[in-house]
Amino acid sequence: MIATDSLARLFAEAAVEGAQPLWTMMDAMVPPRPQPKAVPHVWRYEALRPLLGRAGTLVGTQDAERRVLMLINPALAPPHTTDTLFAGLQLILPGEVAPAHRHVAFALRFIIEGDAAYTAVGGEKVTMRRGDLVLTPSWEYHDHGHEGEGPMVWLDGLDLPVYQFFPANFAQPYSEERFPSVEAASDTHLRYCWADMEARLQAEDGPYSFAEYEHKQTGGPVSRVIGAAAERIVGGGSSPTRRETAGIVYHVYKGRGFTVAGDARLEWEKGDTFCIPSWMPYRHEAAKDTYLFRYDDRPVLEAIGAYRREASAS
Ligand code: GTQ
Ligand code: FE2
Repeated sequence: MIATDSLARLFAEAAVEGAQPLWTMMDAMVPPRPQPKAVPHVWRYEALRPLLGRAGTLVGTQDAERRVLMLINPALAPPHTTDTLFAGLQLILPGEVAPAHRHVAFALRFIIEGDAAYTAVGGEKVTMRRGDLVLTPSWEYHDHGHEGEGPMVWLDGLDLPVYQFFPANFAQPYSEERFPSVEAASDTHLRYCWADMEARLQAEDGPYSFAEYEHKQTGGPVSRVIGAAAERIVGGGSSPTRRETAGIVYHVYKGRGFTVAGDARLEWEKGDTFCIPSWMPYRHEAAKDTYLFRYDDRPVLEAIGAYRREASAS
């Protein structure tokens, strides 16, 4: 052994060979608990809606392909709303078409405003109304159009950040602006109406209820990566405090209140979108009757054996 050898010298020589000691960063590499990079955050509809409207005058769907304001976590870069989930607000105006394309990434839409635009998915033309959940499965051609009146705004939920880890996403434009489609059946597996969800939430007694969307064909979650659910909280009521290894995006369909997430207090009202990072204890408190829509990465976590949830004391 060299008399003057030292760890510093070893590290320097190892670095030249593209190697580094694990033992100086064991806790960071194999942490005792999940270490999400995302922080809890609220995106306010009142502030964002006028900006989206201006985007509507400044850029067309032909140029933009999709006119979307991405909701980016303050601690992360696009496309991260959480560590694994993307959220965006999409605007389409009467007469516009957002041209057909397809991609491996899965998308869901939760309709915030308007009631006469459609998404054509793999040949099925799905008309959208406020509160509907509409699915765009992986690799299905989809275009959006608007044949009615007034602007249409929805929340896009995609698994794009997952493909930052697994670079396996492909996208393709379709040869024409619109993929040929016919009106979808009223019970299409691509659309989940708010009225059905609200009835399920109301069927449960008490100040708080939770219901998951079940895929109409598989009976499972809405995709293999993303799951979706809704929650009802009566005014003055609260949810239990819990934490889960899933990251979550919430959208306030109706109501007003706040969510305690770790040390943060997130005030929200109708139209707002907020996120909860993995393993952070959280609890909602409603100031008036509230309905929350949410999506999360639970299905993919379950697929790799990494989903955990617990009621939390704090
Ligand atoms: O509407 O097809 O927010 O492909 C991001 C990617 C929306 C869409 C997004 C997309 C779309
Ligand atoms: Fe798309």
